[in-house]
Amino acid sequence: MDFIKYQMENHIGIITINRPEALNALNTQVLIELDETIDMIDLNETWVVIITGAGEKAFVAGADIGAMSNMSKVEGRRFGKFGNDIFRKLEMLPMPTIAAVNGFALGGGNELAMSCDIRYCSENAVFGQPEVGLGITPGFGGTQRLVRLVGTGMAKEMLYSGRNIKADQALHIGLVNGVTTKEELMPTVMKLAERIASNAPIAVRNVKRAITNGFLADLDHAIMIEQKCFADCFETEDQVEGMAAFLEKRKVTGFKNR
Ligand code: CO8
Repeated sequence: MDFIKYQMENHIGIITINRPEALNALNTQVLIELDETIDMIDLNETWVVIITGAGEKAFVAGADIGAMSNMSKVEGRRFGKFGNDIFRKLEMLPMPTIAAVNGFALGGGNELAMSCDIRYCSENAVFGQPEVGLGITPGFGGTQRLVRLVGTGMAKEMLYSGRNIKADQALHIGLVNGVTTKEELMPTVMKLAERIASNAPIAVRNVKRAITNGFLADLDHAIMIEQKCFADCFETEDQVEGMAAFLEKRKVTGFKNR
């Protein structure tokens, strides 16, 4: 692959968007490779996925403006659907995903970060949906996910004004869970990923499923979804081991994802 790097270690997969000369802007080729990378993820062995950007300046500075500049309406629709399908696939991965935002996260970059479960950023990160200044709307889910993450008032201000915000404000409005120095970003995110990966993988996935499926359901239905996710854990070896370890006052010998 030319524009995506993927590495896997200790059940943690790291996707790096690797087009630093264009601040990791998403053209069709980058999106195709991202799609292929997501398809390649070993669903049994990968317990957390991290996504970040290569280079010093950017997570992803958006969809590629040059590539979009001559698009017709039909091509725009096709490009929007292509990106949306990939971001949705990322969002629906069964294991938790974390965006390590190491710089600009603009337009499609912010939309990519928002398609992950959790976001951490470095102090130099800048977030925004500048599309209206380019004569378009966000096209990879920005109008929908930003509202759900930070509420309608702040989302509308960002989306209508196209104004960027810095890391401290992103933290303030809940767009990211934490801000670190540039150097500390990956160690911090890795530590969180390791902590998540030390828990029973099926239980963690069932939590994700309960949240994802329950979030937009009415509360009665949502509680039923949680009940099923809870009950399903009782047919796993990891539940037997997790509870036995507690009762026997010893450490878990290592969850098996079974
Ligand atoms: N697309 C293409 N190239 C880009 C992009 C981009 N989004 N962002 C940066 N680059 C390129 C620059 O053109 C430049 O290339 P070159 O060296 O060949 O001239 C290189 O990256 C470095 O960029 P700068 O020199 O501009 O770096 P600065 O540090 O001066 O500025 C900024 C950094 C502020 C991030 C600036 O590059 C910028 O404003 N970039 C554009 C940000 C933006 O508007 N992003 C939103 C794009 S629209 C979008 O994402 C819509 C998503 C949904 C699409 C759905 C379609 C249907």
